[in-house]
Amino acid sequence: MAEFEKGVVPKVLNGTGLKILIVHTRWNLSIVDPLVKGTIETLHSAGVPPSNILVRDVPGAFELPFASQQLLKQNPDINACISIGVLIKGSTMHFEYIADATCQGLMRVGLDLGRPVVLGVLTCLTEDQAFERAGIGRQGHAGHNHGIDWAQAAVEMALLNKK
Ligand code: DLZ
Repeated sequence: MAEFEKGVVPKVLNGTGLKILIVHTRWNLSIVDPLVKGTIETLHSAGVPPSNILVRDVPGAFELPFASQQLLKQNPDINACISIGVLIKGSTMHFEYIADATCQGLMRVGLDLGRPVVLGVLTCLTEDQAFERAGIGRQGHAGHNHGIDWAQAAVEMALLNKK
């Protein structure tokens, strides 16, 4: 019910036969790791076989657009890309610049290449907020792992692109 209220309405999706790329940052890895795990588990639940999931890492969020673009170009059989990172305002001096460049860049990659790129970048005010959005909240409530939503979005957009 809580998910539904937030607008996350899960659909029954069949990802059998899809190939999905995950590019994630090494910055904030203790938060990024569970997000990647949640993403992969949800892809498996949707029928995407483990051998069809390619996982690559980059230093930070700023590198996500370029790496996503290059990896999509190098792998024309990939149906969708999920780009994952975590930016925390409290500990990132030029938070707004990196967040804006990363989001704009990822949108451009998807539109330029005509292949879905899912924005798996958390932009949080505090580390606690980021942990909660990775489903490992530290202040009483576990939160919700956004990797689940990103995987569902990737499968849905990949299927739309295949039609
Ligand atoms: C430099 C930087 C800072 C301060 N904070 C973050 C962050 O919170 N999350 C993240 O993914 N990356 C961060 N970076 C690194 C930049 O994204 C980028 O890797 C470097 O500026 C090199 O281009």
